[in-house]
Amino acid sequence: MVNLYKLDASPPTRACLIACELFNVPVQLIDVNVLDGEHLTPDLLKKNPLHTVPILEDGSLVIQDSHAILMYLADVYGKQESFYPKDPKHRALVNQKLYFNGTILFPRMRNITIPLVVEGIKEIPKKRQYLDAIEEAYGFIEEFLSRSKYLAGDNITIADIAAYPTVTSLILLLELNTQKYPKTQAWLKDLEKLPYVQKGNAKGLLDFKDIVESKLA
Ligand SMILES: N[C@@H](CCC(=O)N[C@@H](CS)C(=O)NCC(=O)O)C(=O)O
Repeated sequence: MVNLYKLDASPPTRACLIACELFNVPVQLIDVNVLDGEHLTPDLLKKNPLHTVPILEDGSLVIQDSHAILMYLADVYGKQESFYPKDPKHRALVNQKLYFNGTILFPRMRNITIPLVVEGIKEIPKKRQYLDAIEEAYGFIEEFLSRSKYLAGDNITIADIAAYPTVTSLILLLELNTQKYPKTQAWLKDLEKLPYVQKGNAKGLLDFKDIVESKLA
């Protein structure tokens, strides 16, 4: 049994919840109310000095960062290789999109949510560059999805599982123009239909929406 320290509203947490559903991981879920500072307790800071969720604990092994957690879960519990291919070339393409989520998509969301949730600013930051950065990211996704059905090829991989919760959250901050980004819209609809994606993402996405709306003036 592994422990997953989580906040449902958090997109990286939701990616791990989707993976736990998909890979049937025997998991104990432990809520960490980040908004109340529960992630800053000495015990959790010992597990993760970066004070973020999700955190996965498997015996004495503690993993921070959803992408590292997804890779681990796929390696240990994934029965179908296609979600995280072992072939180095194919795996490199999946890793590339995992880093895309971790270094481009998620930080561009965080630029908007931190001022709202942590700094108490009561409107979507006016800084045009934040919204432009999201719009640009939509363009990147559309381009990827015009080259293959999923982010890293013609099968769903953990890269889609990482990005889906981020994108479903981003579109609550900046609407996705479905005329301009039809492939992205089709990808969203396609993933939404999967029961394990629904189970891992739907409740937390609503929590995210409630938090954002409650912070807006
Ligand atoms: N790259 C990390 C990002 C995790 C992250 O920033 N989590 C947020 C919630 S969405 C958090 O715990 N923030 C609390 C903090 O930074 O103090 C991951 O993928 O796990």
